[in-house]
Amino acid sequence: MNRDHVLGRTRPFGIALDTPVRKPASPRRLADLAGLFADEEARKAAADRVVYRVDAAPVPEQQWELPFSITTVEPGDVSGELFMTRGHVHETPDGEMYYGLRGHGVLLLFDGTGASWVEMRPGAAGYIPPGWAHRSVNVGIDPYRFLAAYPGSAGHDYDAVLRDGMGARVFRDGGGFAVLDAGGNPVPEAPRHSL
Ligand code: S6P
Ligand code: ZN
Repeated sequence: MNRDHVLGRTRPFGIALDTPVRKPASPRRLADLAGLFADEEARKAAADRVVYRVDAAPVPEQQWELPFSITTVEPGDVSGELFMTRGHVHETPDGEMYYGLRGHGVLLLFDGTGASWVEMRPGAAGYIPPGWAHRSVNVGIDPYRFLAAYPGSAGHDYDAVLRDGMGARVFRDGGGFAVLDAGGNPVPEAPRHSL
C-alpha cells in the first residue's frame, strides 16, 4: 500500500463531540441483548428498554483508516447487573482507545483467561490491548458517553463474547458497583497512569 493509493479516499473533517447527534442511531434494546445478562428472564421482561446507541463518524471501516464513534449507555440494570454493551473482540487483534465524555462507566476487558477493568469518567482514557475482548458498563445514574477510536481493519466478533463471556460481570453494590468474577470474587482494577 503506498501513499498515493490512500490519498483521496477520505477527506479531512472535524466533528463536535458533545453536541446532539445529527440523526438518531438505531438503539440497542434489551431485546437485542439475548444471552448476555445473567438473568435472562428479567431481560426478556423488559425487552423494550433502550440500553445504548452508537453514533459513528463518517469514516469507512477499511485498512489505514481510523474510524471513531460515540457510544451512549443509558443508566439501568437487569436484576442488579448494570446496563452494558454487547462486547466484542476485534477480528484482527488491533488495539483501541476509549475517552470518557460524560457520566461514569467501566471498561471491562477479558483476555480469554482473566478479566480486568478501567474506571471511566470524563477526561479519562482507557486502553484496550490487542486481542482483549471489551465491553462498556454504565455504573452511574446519568447516561455514560465515551469516544472510541480503532483501526479500520479491526472488524468485530460478537460470537466470541456470547460464547465465552467476559470473565466478569458488573453489579450494583449499595450506592456503587462491584466487578465480580464467575466465583463472585472482586476483579482488581487495572493500573492508572498520569501523563
Ligand atoms: C468499536 C468500539 C465501540 C463499540 C461500541 C458498542 O470497536 O469498541 O465503538 O462498538 O461501544 O459496543 P458493541 O460491543 O455493541 O460493539
Ligand atoms: Zn472495539
